[in-house]
Amino acid sequence: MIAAPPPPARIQVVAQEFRFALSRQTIKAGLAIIELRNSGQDAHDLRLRRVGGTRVYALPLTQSGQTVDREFKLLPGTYRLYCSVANHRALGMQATLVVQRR
Ligand SMILES: [Cu+2]
Repeated sequence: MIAAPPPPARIQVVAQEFRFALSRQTIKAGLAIIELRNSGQDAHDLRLRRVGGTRVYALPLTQSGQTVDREFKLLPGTYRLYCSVANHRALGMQATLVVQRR
């Protein structure tokens, strides 16, 4: 018998000026559905980069009141999350997500 793959982890990231609020700080490695909800006034996006890694995972520019989600396969590690619009990262739109080994 083949075990069914585990369901994807889910996390919601709410964007406002100028911060991110994560529904959880830690998820399990593997498939993850990341939802970006823009509760602010300006448009925002979301980038994820694993510390020590080079790949940048991107959720697209999202207008006020809109929600987007993307599914990624995440390796274990610590990820820096940030908004790449203008100087939003420096203004505080950054967060940390820990992806744990299963
Ligand atoms: Cu932003």
